[in-house]
Amino acid sequence: MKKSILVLIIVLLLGALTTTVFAGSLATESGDWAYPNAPTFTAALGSQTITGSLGPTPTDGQDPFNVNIPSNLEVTSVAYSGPGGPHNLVGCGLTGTSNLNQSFSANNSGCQLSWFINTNFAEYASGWTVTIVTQNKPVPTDTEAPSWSVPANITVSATSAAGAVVNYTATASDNVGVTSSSCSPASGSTFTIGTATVTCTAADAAGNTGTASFTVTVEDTTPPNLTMPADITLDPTSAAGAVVNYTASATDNVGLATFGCVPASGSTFAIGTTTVTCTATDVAGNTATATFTVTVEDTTAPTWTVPADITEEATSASGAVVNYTASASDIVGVASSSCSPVSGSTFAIGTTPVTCTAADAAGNTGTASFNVTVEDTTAPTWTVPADITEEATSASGAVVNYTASASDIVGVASSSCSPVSGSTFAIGTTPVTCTAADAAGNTGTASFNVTVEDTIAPTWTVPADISVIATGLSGAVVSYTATPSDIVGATSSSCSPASGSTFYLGTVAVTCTAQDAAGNTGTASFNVTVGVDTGSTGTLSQGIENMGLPNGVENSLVGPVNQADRLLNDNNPSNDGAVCNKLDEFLVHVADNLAEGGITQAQADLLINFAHAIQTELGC
Ligand SMILES: [Ca+2]
Ligand SMILES: [Ca+2]
Ligand SMILES: [Ca+2]
Ligand SMILES: [Ca+2]
Repeated sequence: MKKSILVLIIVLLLGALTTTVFAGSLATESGDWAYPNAPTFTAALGSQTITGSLGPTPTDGQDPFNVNIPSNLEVTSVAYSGPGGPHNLVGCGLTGTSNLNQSFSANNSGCQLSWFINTNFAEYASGWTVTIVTQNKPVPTDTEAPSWSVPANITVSATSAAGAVVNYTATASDNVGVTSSSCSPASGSTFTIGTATVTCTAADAAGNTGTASFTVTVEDTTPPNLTMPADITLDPTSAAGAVVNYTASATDNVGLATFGCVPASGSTFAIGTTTVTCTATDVAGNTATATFTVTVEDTTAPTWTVPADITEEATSASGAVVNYTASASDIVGVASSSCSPVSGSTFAIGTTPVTCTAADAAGNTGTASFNVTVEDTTAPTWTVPADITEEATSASGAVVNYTASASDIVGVASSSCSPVSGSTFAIGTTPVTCTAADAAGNTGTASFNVTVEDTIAPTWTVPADISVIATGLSGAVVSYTATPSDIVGATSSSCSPASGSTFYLGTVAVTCTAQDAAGNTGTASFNVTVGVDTGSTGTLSQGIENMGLPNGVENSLVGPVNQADRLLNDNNPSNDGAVCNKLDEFLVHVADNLAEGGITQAQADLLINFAHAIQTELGC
C-alpha cells in the first residue's frame, strides 16, 4: 500500500502558551497503511520535541493520530481544522467527546493525546491542521525532600590488603525532581577493611535535601593459601636421620600474621616417614594448614674396612692361626656383621678367601673379601749331636752310632745323614752332613764331626819274673817272649835288655816299650834274676879256667874254689861254714893276683862279684 506523508508545520509561540500545529494531508489513495509503518510527525516545541504519529491500526473505521505531550507541559486547548470531523479526541483528560477547540484543565501533562481520523483518507487530501496549545506547568511549592533507596548494610570479603571494591545501588527520588545526588564513598570505591558508613545526599530544585546511609563492612574471611613441596624422600646421613631443608610458603589475600611448619626446615628428620604440618594465620585470624611427608630411608649398604691380603707363616701342619681386623660401618648402623672364616681361625696352608658380610637395619647388605695365604718358608731344622769323639776299636776305626733328627713346623718330607749312623768311621775326623726337606721344598742342613782316635797305648804280654842260675861268670843268657799289642797297631816296640841277652848276676828289670801311630807309648817290665848255684862252685871254677890265666894264677884261684865245692858236696852241712872261709880265701887270692897283675881289674870284678854272690846265697 502506498502512502504519502505531507509537510509538517511547526508553529512556535513565545510566552506562557505554546501552540504546536501538526498540519498535513493524506494521500488520496484508498486503502490503509500497514502497521507499524505509520507516518510520523515531529515538531519542536521550545527545546522540547513533540512527536505525533498515525496510529497503527484502524479502529472502527478510524485511525488514531497520537501526539505525546512532554510532562512539563500541559495542554490547554486542541483545535483541528480540515476535512472530516468532528473527530473524536481522547487522552490528556479528554473524555471521549468529539469536538474542536477543546480546552483542557492544567493537570494533563505528560500525556498522549490522540484523535481519530476516518479511514477514508481521501477526505484529508486537501490538508488538515491540528493545533495544540500548551503552557508550562506551574511550579508548585516543593517542601518534600528527596528520598533514598539504599541497600541494606553490606558485608563483603576483602580482595586485597587494600580492602575491596564495593558496588552498590542507591537511588534518590523526589516528588518533583532530584537535582543532585551523590553517595560517599561512591559505589565502585575501594573500601578498606573494616566498617565504613556510606552517606548519600540528594537535593531537589527547591533546595530540599535528603540523606540516607548504610554501612559497608569489608572483612577478611579467606584463609591463607599454602604452597607445599612435594613429598620428600632421601637417605639418612646418620643414625639420627637427615637434616632436611624444604621450602614451604604461604600467601594471604590480606596479610599473614604467622606462618610456620613443624618440624621446621633444617630439622633432623628421623628415619621413617614424618608428616610436616604447616600452619598459616592471617591478620584476621583465619587459619589454614597443609601437610607433606618427609621419608628418610636407608638405601645405602654398609661398607667394610678389611685388611690387605695377608700372608703368614705356617705354625703347624694344620696351617696357622691368623688374626685380622675387619670392621663394617654404616651411615645408620650395622645390624649384623661377620667374616668367615673368623679371625683367630686356623687357616690351612694355601690361600683361603675371607668373606665379610654386613647388613643394616634396612636390610641393605655390604660385602668385602680378602685372601689369607699361609705358607711354609721355614726350612727343617736338625738336632744333631755335638762333635763325637770315639775310640778306635780297630785299625778300621770305629762303628759310631749317633742320633740326629730333623723337624719342621709343617712336616719333614725327607731327611738323611751321611755317613749314616752305625757306619765305620775311619780314624781321624769325618764330617757328618744331614739334609732334610719339607713339602714346600725348603731344605735344612746340619753337620757335626765324628772323630775316631787312638788314645790307648799298646799293651804288653810279658813273662813273669824270670830267675835263672848263672851259667858263667857273666851270668846267663836269658830268652823270653814279650809281645806288644795295640787296638790299632803298634808301630814300634822293643824290650831291653832284649831277649837272648846275657844277664849278669843279680836282678835286672826288662823294660818293654811299644808305640802306636798315635804316639801312645805302652811299657811293661819284668825282672830277670840271675842267681848262683848254692850247691856247687863249679861255675866259678869253670869261669876262672875260661879266662885263660897263667897256670899259677889260675891255680891259686881255682884251688880255694874247688875246696869250697868239695865242702859243699860232702853231704856234711856242718862244713858249710868252711865254704864261706874258702871263698874268703879265694877273694884274697883275687886281690893278690890283681895286685900282682895276674888278672885285670875286670877279671877281678867278675870273680869278686861271683864269689860274693855265692857267699850271699850261703849266708856267709
Ligand atoms: Ca585472609
Ligand atoms: Ca645403610
Ligand atoms: Ca718347613
Ligand atoms: Ca793304640
